[in-house]
Amino acid sequence: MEKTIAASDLIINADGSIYHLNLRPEDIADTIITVGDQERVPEVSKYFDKIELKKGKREFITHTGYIGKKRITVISTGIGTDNIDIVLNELDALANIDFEQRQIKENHKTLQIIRLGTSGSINKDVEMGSILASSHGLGLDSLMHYYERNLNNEDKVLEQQVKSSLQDLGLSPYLTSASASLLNTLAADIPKGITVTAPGFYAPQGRKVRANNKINNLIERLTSLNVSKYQVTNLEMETAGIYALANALGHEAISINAILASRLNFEFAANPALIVENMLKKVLEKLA
Ligand code: R1P
Repeated sequence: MEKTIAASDLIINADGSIYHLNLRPEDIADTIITVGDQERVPEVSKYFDKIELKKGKREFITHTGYIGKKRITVISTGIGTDNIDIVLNELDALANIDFEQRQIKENHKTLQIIRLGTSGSINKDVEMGSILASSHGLGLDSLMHYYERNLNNEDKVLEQQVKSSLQDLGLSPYLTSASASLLNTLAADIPKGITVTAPGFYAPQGRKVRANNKINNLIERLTSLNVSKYQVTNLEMETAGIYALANALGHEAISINAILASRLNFEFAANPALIVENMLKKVLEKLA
């Protein structure tokens, strides 16, 4: 007999929906697009041929519908890997836990999780206005202090290289690769690189406004990281958490980001909405 999951561990609302996402198991598709910004949810679902459901709670807005015959869910995660912890665990519960019995279902369902986000370039070869797919997520936050992953051998080596290089900063970085099959199907023609996920927007991404930063050469440290044949390309706040938890929970994940800033040239795009729109169109065409 499978173990019963406690009411305090997996909170189910009176209407049978999961605590934060406010969704019932039948509300989600197997293909799930995540965006940070709630306002990007209708920007994605406007390309659906039919929308069958709109729900939400807090920053977690969900639309489920169809492009042709393909059922797709788009959900906003809000900002940061603390939110990713909630979204990935609750999506997994919707797919893999029997809410009546409070038990893990016998047959595991693998979700395809596709982040369509925004990010800043920290690599001279990645131009502002371009689109980038994350070959790996490199997390500088603490989410992976709390979960076991099942890393492949290459990821183990790369993670160790990064850990050693950043040891003096007192950071404990974690690294997980994207789903190889999603990279092939959705990002074959998109440049790829290692995306660094930071636990904040300002000093944790090397920005300097008024507070005194403790790490003054953070971007330089990240761009000069030696990670075998891969290059560190961009900075944002969710990808590493998504890749690591998808690994921990047995799902496939890819993160594709519109590059809105060049941190090396100290520039921010004049037309961010257009760059995001181009990314959405490009990826949704492939999904259809
Ligand atoms: C910061 O402005 C937010 O934008 C980026 C960062 O990862 C962070 O969530 O992504 P989204 O545009 O997908 O939210």
